[in-house]
Amino acid sequence: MTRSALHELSKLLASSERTVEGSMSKAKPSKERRAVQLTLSRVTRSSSAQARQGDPPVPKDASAGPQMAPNQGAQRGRQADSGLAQDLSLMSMSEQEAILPRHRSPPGMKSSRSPPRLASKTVRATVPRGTLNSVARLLTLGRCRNVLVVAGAGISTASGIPDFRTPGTGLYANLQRYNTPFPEAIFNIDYFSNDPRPFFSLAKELYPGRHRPNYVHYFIRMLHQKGLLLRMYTQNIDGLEQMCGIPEEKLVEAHGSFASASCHLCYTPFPAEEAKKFIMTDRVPVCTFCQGTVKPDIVFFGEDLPQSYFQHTKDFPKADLLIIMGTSLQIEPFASLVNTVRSTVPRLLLNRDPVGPFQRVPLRRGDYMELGDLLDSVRKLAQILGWHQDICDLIQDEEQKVALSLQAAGVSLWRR
Ligand code: CNA
Repeated sequence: MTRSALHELSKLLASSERTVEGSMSKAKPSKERRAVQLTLSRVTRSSSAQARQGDPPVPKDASAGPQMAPNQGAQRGRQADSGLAQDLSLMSMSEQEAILPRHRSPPGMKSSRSPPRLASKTVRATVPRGTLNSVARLLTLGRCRNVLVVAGAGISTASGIPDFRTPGTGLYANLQRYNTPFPEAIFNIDYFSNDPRPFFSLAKELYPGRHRPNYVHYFIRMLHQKGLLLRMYTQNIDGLEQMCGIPEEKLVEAHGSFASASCHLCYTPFPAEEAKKFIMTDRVPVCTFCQGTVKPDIVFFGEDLPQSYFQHTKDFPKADLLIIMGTSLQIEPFASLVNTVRSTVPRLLLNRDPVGPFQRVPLRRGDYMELGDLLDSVRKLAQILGWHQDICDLIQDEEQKVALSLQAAGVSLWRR
């Protein structure tokens, strides 16, 4: 078959897939729409013990082979069609890879100087097929222009902030000094009401100003600068996303931040800077209205998530690529967000270990997973995309600005 015939066939299959999906979503409420409806009621933060919406249960024994229910035939057929469409489009991509700027070939990748005109089988063998290459290709070819990033504590470990659950270094493993009866108590609103000191001593470590954003944060900013970032949803409370220059309207801080503070009983606002001064000097800020303890507006277990979180009902159906980074996906309702993109949308997990729906075997079609150190994976992806040098320049510029402003304020760098 000629290349143009392949291209036509690929286009035909892709358009028939779109038609089938369009009519299906009208026929019955989709899984993601049900998830959205569920989350529209009052939404509080909770741990993973609560029921998960989203992905169906996965057969444990993958070696037993696929087990198809009688009514699954049509669905499988549709998947096979779109898989074929994907494969066909991959073949035609070998030429398009040559469009990538030559000087930007990542280390270890073949130069695209002379694009091979080969039969399809050979082409498949020469196109790099790794996870990051596949996702980079989607971005480079302009197939993904509405990228959602979902992130957790793992993106900030390279900035020196421990995550929760990593054995040995995670906060939960080192909570003895806070004297909490169980690890989650530190973010439990009733426990805080009774004794705010453990949370305040943790807050002293996390308050913005002590840590700097790292390469991973700047990669996300680069997604924004390239016009690709639809929104970033973060569980982090360290403020490093804003510090690296991701604009406020592109960011949802789902578990709150230190940027504002209020009474934990009557919610009367309290000046955030004043609350910080109290907490940094081991004093307890008290509400001027009801004498309740004031806390930074970090969302505790059992508290409502901020209004901005509800943008997910519009964002997730719109996304065409989801990147999940450095999270154990253990905290609801945030964790279930990853199941609310359309079923055909590629999802990339960058993490040390498989989490959430990426624990299923085999992975869902369109799911990609790169395990290992996040910084390494993100750097590799940036190199493949040809963004690495731009990110390094950006970091250098930003660090220089910070150094200059500190100098102007009379603070020497080594005291930071
Ligand atoms: P978590 O449960 O601790 O999970 C972190 C995940 O990241 C784990 O799967 C780790 O394996 C992975 N990870 C950690 N470091 C790396 C690395 N260098 N490379 C690759 N993977 C890595 O944390 P979650 O974010 O899932 O939990 C949500 C909580 C954590 C939120 O409510 C936050 O408020 C809270 N938290 C935030 C911060 C912060 O703001 N920096 C720090 C600690 C905890």
